[in-house]
Amino acid sequence: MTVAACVVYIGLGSNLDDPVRQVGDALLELREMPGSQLLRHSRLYRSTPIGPQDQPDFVNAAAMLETALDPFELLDALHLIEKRHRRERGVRWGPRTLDLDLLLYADRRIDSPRLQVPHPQMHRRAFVLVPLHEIAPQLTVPGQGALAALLAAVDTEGLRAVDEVATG
Ligand code: ROI
Repeated sequence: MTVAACVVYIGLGSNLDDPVRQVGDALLELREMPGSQLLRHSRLYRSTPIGPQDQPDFVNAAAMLETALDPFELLDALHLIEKRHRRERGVRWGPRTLDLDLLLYADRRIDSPRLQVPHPQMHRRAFVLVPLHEIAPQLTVPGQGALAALLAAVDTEGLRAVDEVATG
């Protein structure tokens, strides 16, 4: 069956094994993903860890895709990319080579054991909201409200665009 293409948003994160390269390569892989088109992506941001602090800083970014995949096919495709980056699942909130989170799937709300959309923590996390706002400032998060208002309510202190870091 042909599914009408939907706009979706993906959050990317890495804090192991050259995180800038991990996230850069993942963006290239999203560009190649079957049934999908990468429409836009944010800059890369370096961010202090949320949760356990005894781990390296993260690099985070956000991507906007148009996809004909349904949410679960898309989730499988994201997991395949994570697997190629040798993502080891197991340590909850521990360091990772690559994390790809399906943040938003059109204006859908999905609550299944495998997948919750919008991503249940996204509205509190500056490392998600800042890159997302860069590519979609007008966005509304279903059930949470305007992205700009969510962003205004979080502390963005620990976040710097990677090019700003490089040039001081
Ligand atoms: N903290 C930051 N800054 N960036 C992340 O991508 C990230 N991912 C996580 C936890 C451990 C919650 N903390 C994070 O999964």
